[in-house]
Amino acid sequence: MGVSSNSQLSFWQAYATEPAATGADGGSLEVSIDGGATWKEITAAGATFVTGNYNSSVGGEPAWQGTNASYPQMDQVTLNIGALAGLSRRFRFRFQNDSNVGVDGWHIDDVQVTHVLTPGICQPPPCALTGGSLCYFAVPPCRVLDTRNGDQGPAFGAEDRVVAVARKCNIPITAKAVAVNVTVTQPTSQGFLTLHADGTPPGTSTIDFSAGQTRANNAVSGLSVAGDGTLRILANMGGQSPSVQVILDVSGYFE
Ligand SMILES: [Ca+2]
Repeated sequence: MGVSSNSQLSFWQAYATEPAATGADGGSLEVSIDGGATWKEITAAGATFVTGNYNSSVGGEPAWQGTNASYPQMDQVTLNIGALAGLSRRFRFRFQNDSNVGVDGWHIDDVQVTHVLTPGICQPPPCALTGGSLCYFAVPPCRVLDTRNGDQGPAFGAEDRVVAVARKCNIPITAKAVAVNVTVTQPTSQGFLTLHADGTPPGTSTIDFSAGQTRANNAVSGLSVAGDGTLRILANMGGQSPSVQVILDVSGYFE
């Protein structure tokens, strides 16, 4: 999995092993950062305990041994694993034992890792944006605006409207741009829409339409440099009191 600098790993465990005074039995948590080729005990690799630290060692590794505090109930273990940040991290629970005196063993449940990285495709930023490379993350197609709905209207007149995109449809507030499909319907006159991030709109059209026409087009639009997850839709139309219904679906974002 992809681990971030904010990731924590936690799990619940109950164990009863041959005790420390005589035994060579116990369990440790290990990590591989090279796809499983080599493994390290997790604190040796840089992780730190928040709760549930090891209480002994087995076979040269720090380990849990004897019985946990709540045995036979489980206790939770939590570690900060930000030091292991990167892709393709693997974790394993390693139990070492000798050939005599066996007890109950080791029970593990509810293994969780927080703040994992989502696989994405990194590429140069869309031409509408400047700056370093961004990564593209696909999301299931999802509607963020439909002005035909009473609570998302009214229909556009000739205007440059701010539309909130982030925090809907799996688009995070940290997104820099979005991939969208924009649809126009019921225009009262000919015109065009321009999707853009901020300020003065570029002199280009995202979608053109004539009166009464329903059309759709794909586009990538930057989001506001204010970081509030909004874009703007400029409706440029002729006629008297023009209007057009606008539908916006997202299919991905750049971050
Ligand atoms: Ca033993």
